[in-house]
Amino acid sequence: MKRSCVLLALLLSPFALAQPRSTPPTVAEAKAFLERAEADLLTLGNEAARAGWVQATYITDDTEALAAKANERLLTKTNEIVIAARRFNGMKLPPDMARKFMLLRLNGSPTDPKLVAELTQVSTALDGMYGKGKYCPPGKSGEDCLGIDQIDVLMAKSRDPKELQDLWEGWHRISPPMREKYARLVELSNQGAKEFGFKDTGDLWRSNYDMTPAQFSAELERTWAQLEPLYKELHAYVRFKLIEKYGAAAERPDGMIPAYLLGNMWAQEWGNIYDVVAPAPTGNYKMYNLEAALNQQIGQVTPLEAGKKMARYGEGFFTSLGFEPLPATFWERSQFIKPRDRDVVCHASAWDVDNDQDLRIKMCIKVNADDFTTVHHEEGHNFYQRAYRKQPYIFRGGANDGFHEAIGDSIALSITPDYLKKLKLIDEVPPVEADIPLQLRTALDKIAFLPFGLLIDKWRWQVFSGETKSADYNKAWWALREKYQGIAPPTPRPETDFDPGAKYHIPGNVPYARYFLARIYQFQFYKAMCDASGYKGPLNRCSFYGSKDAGAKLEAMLEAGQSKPWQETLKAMTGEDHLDAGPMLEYFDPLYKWLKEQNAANKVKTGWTPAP
Ligand code: X8Z
Ligand code: ZN
Repeated sequence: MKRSCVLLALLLSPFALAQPRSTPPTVAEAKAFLERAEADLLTLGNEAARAGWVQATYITDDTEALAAKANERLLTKTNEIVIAARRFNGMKLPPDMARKFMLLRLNGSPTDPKLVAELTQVSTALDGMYGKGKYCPPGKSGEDCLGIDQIDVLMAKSRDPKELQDLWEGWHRISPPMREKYARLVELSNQGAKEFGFKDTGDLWRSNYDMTPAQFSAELERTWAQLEPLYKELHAYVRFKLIEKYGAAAERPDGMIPAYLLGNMWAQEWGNIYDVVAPAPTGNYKMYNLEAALNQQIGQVTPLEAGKKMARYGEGFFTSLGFEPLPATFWERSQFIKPRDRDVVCHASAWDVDNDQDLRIKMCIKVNADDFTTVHHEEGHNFYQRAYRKQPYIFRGGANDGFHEAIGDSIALSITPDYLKKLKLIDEVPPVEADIPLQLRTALDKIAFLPFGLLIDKWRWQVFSGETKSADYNKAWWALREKYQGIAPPTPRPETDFDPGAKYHIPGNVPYARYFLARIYQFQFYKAMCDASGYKGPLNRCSFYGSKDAGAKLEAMLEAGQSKPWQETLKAMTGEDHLDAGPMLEYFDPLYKWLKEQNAANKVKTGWTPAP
């Protein structure tokens, strides 16, 4: 997995690198420079990926040290290259070479070797702390303590507010020890960003989108403003239903929803509480239960076999579009389930260990609806990685990181009743009356996620810019959670806690705006592929399973990697050159109307008033 937060350092002294050269460089020299740089980065990138794989799937002090060292070497070389590349600044170059230099410049870690070593050690340690995190309920220890993969299931299924609150609070105890290390990570990574001409790390991250950082922030605001009214209706409806179910435990005078009642530790996706908020059934149709259907079809097999079967569903979708099956090594080398005897990072990820065909996923798969979507998500990364492997190294990446996150999800939107019936997972395709329930189930995951997807990096940008100091981490975090999501913690959270650290991407230092983008892009891609497949009908019923035309369209986008500005890649795929909430709004339009009617009929007010 390539992270766009790749961190860098320096071997050569700045003095040596700054020495002026007497003759201006030629295009041929620039070309040779790039070839050499790409070869070096490929070698060191692969070494870091291999070390990172072992660290994430077998957390020990030694694997952490080895992974930190491999990252240090990679970052050091990257810094060296970025600095040496300044020689070619201002030259007139062919567009692909100019783009490579532009992409190289979007890197920067401290140039002091001691600091880059510290940076990689702090990052690796934080990653390990999250992976090792466990909640030991009162009276339990050792084997009986709960990892996040187990807590996920309990949070999804429990309907006991006390138990849910307890799990929520228990998991949030993993992160206070991360606080100091996190503050140091911020300092070190900012130092690197500044040395390379960025205001801070947030500014560097926002520079990755073929537009200015300010334009990028404005794009997020623009699309959020389009979608926020739908979120507010959904929030009000869900709150009303939760109060019906839980009474006082769900009701707050400020109109917010308690964070632990939404079926997910971070209240980021709410599909798991569909049963609680489902409309009364009309006619004699009962909504299918995907988890039960999967369990039935997969049958009584070992957890590993079950995990692999889950992954086969994802692969099967891609091959139906005309993609080659995943390589044999994918099946041999992936981590499909949580090993019994060691700590691993359970948070799902996709890897391309040799930047060629050594594709893997790392998951702790359970047979349920969330992981069914997640295997599609992860394999989407793998199919992307394989498709762009013929590009030069610097272009082996998503058109932007939001594209990378959207591929598997755009496929998973095709998991419609028709598709499930084709797979013999359900016997009967629900009638049209089921469209609202189906859309509601999808909206609980897709729409509920949007404010969460937006606020994580809003918090981090504030932290990186210094607007939020380490003494106010939790205060700023909850101010955003309340403002955007309208959710509240069970009790006030003091600064002795560090709640952002209980979400993987904060200790993992993975930028998050990509997931907000992906929620929107995936509907743009999905619509484009539905059109290509010749589908006519309401968008939410479209499945392009088996369409080679949709597959060809997708493949063309994937093969381009990062070789062009993403706007061009998007235009070729969808006809649009910008992030567009239109297809997402079209998909949910019937539900939006229905939610407004429901909220009006129930006299439910939308919105909430967070404490000032
Ligand atoms: O982190 C992920 C993937 C790995 S790239 C499982 N996602 C975000 C999250 O879990 O917070 C996918 C959806 C959002
Ligand atoms: Zn992903």
